[in-house]
Amino acid sequence: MSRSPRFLARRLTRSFAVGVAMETTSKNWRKSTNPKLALRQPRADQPGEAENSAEADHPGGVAEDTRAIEVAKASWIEQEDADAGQRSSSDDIGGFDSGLRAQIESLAGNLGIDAVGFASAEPFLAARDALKNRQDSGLNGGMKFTYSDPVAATDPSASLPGARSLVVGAMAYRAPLASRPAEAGAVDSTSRGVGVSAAYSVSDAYSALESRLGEIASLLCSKGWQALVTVDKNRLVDKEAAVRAGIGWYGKNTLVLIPRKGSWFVLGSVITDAPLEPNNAYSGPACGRCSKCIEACPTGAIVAPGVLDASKCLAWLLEAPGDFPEEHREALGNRIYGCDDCQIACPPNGRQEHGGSDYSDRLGPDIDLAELLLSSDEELTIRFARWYYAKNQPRYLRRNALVALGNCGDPASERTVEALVASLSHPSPMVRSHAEWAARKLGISQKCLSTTSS
Ligand code: B12
Ligand code: SF4
Ligand code: SF4
Repeated sequence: MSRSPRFLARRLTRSFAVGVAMETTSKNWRKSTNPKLALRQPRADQPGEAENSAEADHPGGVAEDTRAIEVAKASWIEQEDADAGQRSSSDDIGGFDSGLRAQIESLAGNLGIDAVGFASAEPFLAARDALKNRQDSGLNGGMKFTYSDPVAATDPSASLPGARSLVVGAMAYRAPLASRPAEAGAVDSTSRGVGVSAAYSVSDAYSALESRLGEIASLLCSKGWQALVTVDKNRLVDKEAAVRAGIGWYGKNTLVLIPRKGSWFVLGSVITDAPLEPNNAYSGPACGRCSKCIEACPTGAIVAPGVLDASKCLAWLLEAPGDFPEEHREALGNRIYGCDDCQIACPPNGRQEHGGSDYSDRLGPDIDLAELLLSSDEELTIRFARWYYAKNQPRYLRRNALVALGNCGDPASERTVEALVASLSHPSPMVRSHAEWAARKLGISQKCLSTTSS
């Protein structure tokens, strides 16, 4: 969960190049004859989302779907062009193409993908039931994402007809420094007026994984197979694919942990019709009797091992539309995007063997809250283009920042007061009411604020 459609639209330029390259190398360029792929439309996510952006995956969207279509289209064309003899042969034991699998493993290693696994593309029926049950019991807290179409999200062939295999990849991101309380969302004197974003949002591991999986998709296409890259989209339950591919296990915090490496990873897949031998699911040591993540969650959102109540999860509440729930405002601390507590508490994460790549486009994790609140909407839209927040409206960033400021601002700071004064006259009633809450929390009187504004 994390990226906005605007950011994805920028990335489309690069993504498109994959499709174009394939088109030009294809001897007989023809239009796709696969109506299902050609007619795929973006889905709307949270209500009202499409009004701003026409997007809406988690975080996918138009750009993402277009990319997927381009990759799939190119591969479809390749498939049309390839007669049976041109395809890589699947004459190994069990009909699997072990040569191609080995090539993919080697390419993944060369590309720096941190873990790779193979799974069958059979529907994920247990996850489908879980999605429906969560929805029925309200544990999805109004989220759409994979919940908007549980059948499609759990059936790879709904995205790529004829899908047989998944190549699942994991890409590490840099873990937060546990020595820095601000990064754990804890508020103390060192984090006064400073907001914090979760580790995964600081750099863009999603794009890194997506482009590397794109290389694997290109390899598959060059052998005459169809291939479609999906990273953090509504079209596939990524954790379930990773677990089936033997990459790791479901932790009690609901995240996938990789043996000896922990959970500071993002996940994605290439869906393909190539016959690749699947891995066995991981069967080594898992969480055992540990339950540190459940104890560490500031809102009690992990209601049973492996079960999250999203209506209590700070990571979702920061993305969700509407007011930030009063009962969870204090627990929010100085977070303004994402939450890492259930990962920071996790012992395997402390023992990780990797440092995580530090991709070039760092954003945060420390964010000056007054500066954010005094920025224009245009500035916020550009600066936080990669983040996913309700309806892509900067007023939701302001809402989050105001709750954080109420929790960690310095009432004696002129900048804090200035930011509150500006927010109290904001056109959005939601921003104004959160500014009032923050001022009350900091013990700054309305009188003081009105004196400052005059
Ligand atoms: C919706 C969503 C969210 C929601 C809800 C998360 C949730 N746990 O339900 C919100 C917005 C809260 C969220 C938050 C975060 N997310 Co998110 N999110 C997703 C998304 C889009 C869909 C998840 C989904 O559909 N899951 C399917 C449901 C059914 O899975 P489930 O609820 O976990 O149910 C399974 C378990 O219960 C398990 N199970 C069943 N019985 C039992 C019993 C036991 C004992 C156990 C242990 C498990 C278990 O089986 C069920 C499925 O069959 C995925 C991307 C994608 N397309 O998959 C990213 C994804 C899961 N998110 C990711 C990340 C990084 C995060 C955050 C860490 C970000 C942050 N720092 O703020 C937090 C972590 C919060 C948390 N503890 O989960 C990564 C996880 C990577 C990993 N290593 O696992 C994903 C995969 C994105 C990606 N492509 O990398 N996310
Ligand atoms: S992300 Fe934060 S609020 Fe959500 S389950 Fe983990 S610790 Fe709890
Ligand atoms: S904190 Fe313990 S129980 Fe929770 S995911 Fe990590 S190892 Fe599993």
